[in-house]
Amino acid sequence: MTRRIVVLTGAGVSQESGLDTFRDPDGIWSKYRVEDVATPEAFARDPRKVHDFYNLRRRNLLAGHVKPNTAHAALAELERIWPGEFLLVTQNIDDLHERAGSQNLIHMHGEMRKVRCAACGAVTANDADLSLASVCGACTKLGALRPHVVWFGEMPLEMERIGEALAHCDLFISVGTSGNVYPAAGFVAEANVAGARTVELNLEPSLGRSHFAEGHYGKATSVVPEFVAALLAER
Ligand code: BJW
Repeated sequence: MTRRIVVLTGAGVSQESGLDTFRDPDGIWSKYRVEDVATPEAFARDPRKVHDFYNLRRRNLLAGHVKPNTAHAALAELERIWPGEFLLVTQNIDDLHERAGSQNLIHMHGEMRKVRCAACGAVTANDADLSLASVCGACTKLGALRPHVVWFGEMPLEMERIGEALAHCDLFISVGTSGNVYPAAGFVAEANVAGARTVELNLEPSLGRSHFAEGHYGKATSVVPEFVAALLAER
């Protein structure tokens, strides 16, 4: 019997909310080079360029037209109704899962609406553009603030808690992720070791398709609510 669920989401879950994915033909990596905006070396070399990249994305996230969709809503509803344990792990740095009502949620690649101070380590809420003139609200240091996101070569957040949940889950569901980026791409293997049922919900089969026992393909706003409804009906 299924008791403990872990869900992993990626950019595909937010695509129909108006946020670009990364590796689709018109995605973020078709307009920017990873090595210019998503590594610690890029930030050290040209912090202004990296700030501009995240300022633009933050402004877009806060624009009125970006709202959670029925996939975010279905996952929040599943968590609300599910009598067993439920953990949602997202690679996304948007806050659409929170806005839909998800509670037990880990942002393993950080959060766009937070900043981190490289000097004192404080993580604080921030909706304003960042620049070299930004000042840390905690230690007042000038120019030490960076986006609270995980770049390539940096350790994703809360890995211990995620590993613990995967080691004990009965059902692992991966939604809207291409399976390109580790360690998230390896979660299905950890769930398989735990003996979990593994399900992929995606627009098309991901790189890791062969590791999943089941796959359902189509837009997240269709396949996620359908899968959640079927899961609740099975109980
Ligand atoms: C839809 C849809 C719709 C579209 N409905 N679906 C060589 C081999 C193996 C690993 C490595 C290697 N060299 C380096 C590594 C490690 C590296 C890595 O994985 N690199 C690979 C690219 C090879 N990983 C790291 O560095 C990570 N850290 C790490 O490993 O630490 C360990 C360590 C050890 C010791 C010392 C130090 C560290 C960190 C990874 C950080 C990722 N950061 C980014 C950017 C920051 C956040 C941001 O700006 O937003 O995170 S990259 C980007 O990719 C972002 C995403 O979260 C992440 C995943 O992307 P996602 O979500 O899969 O998006 P897409 O676009 O790829 O896919 C979208 C999917 O949705 C597609 O399948 C579509 O079909 C689908 N879709 N519309 C449903 N409507």
